[in-house]
Amino acid sequence: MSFESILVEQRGAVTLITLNRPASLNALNSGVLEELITAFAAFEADPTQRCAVLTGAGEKAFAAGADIKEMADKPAAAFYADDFFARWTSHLVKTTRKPWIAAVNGFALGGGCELAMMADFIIASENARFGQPEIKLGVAPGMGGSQRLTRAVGKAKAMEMCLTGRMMDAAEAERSGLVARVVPLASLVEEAVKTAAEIAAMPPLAAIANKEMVNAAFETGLDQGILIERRIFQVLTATEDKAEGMAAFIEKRAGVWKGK
Ligand code: CO8
Repeated sequence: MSFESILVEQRGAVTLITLNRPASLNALNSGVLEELITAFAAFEADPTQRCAVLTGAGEKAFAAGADIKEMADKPAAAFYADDFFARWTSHLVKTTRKPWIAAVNGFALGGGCELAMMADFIIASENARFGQPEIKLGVAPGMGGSQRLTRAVGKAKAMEMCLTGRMMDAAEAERSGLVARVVPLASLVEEAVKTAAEIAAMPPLAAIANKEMVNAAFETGLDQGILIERRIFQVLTATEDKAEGMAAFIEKRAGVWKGK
């Protein structure tokens, strides 16, 4: 597969996808969207690939937002007709069941912040900066920012960031629960790929199940979420990997996973 706006490589069982429009700070246009949909679909379909990492080319930005130059003259009816922003969530969140990590290097603004928050978790470099500055353009978040940021950092900070466009630095993002971990920029991709490889080495069905359960916490009430958790747990007990995992523990050896 060849792409114009992204780079894709496989590192063992980890697919590394890089947004590759550094001259425009990896701004997200429709070409990037189509290529990401293709790359994520290939990752999801490839049984040798177990976890993905998404990062941005260059040292300055993960993605500085949706491409303002593409949106500037687009008629309102076209935004509605294309339902452009819906496809990010439907393809990268809803149909990607395998885990993936956003490795945020530098600016993650507007759609860039929203894209990072679509990941299962974020690892950020020390120079990372998160923000929803759309209000300054006369619009508002359009790819889930008002909802995912609020769930991640709470109303006070999300409201302040959306109303003022203020950026959050990496230390504040970690303190606020937006990112899992902050690492030096020079080792960001290496650390993210290492973490992804750790996930990739887990029993594959259990990885998907754990992701599904934690995501249920954002979609449901407590009782329903706990029921979903219990039912998924019960399904996992029927897998060959469960039998292998428990036998391996008792026999003091490493498990060998089949994804069955
Ligand atoms: N879109 C297009 N091009 C961009 C973008 C962007 N989002 N961000 C940066 N660029 C381009 C610049 O135009 C510039 O290009 P050129 O060299 O051709 O002039 C190049 O990238 C480098 O950028 P700067 O010179 O501005 O770099 P600085 O270091 O001076 O500033 C900033 C970096 C602070 C990140 C600055 O570029 C900036 O503020 N960018 C825009 C950030 C932004 O507003 N993002 C939100 C966009 S809107 C969005 O994502 C959600 C849309 C939802 C709308 C829903 C409608 C229905």
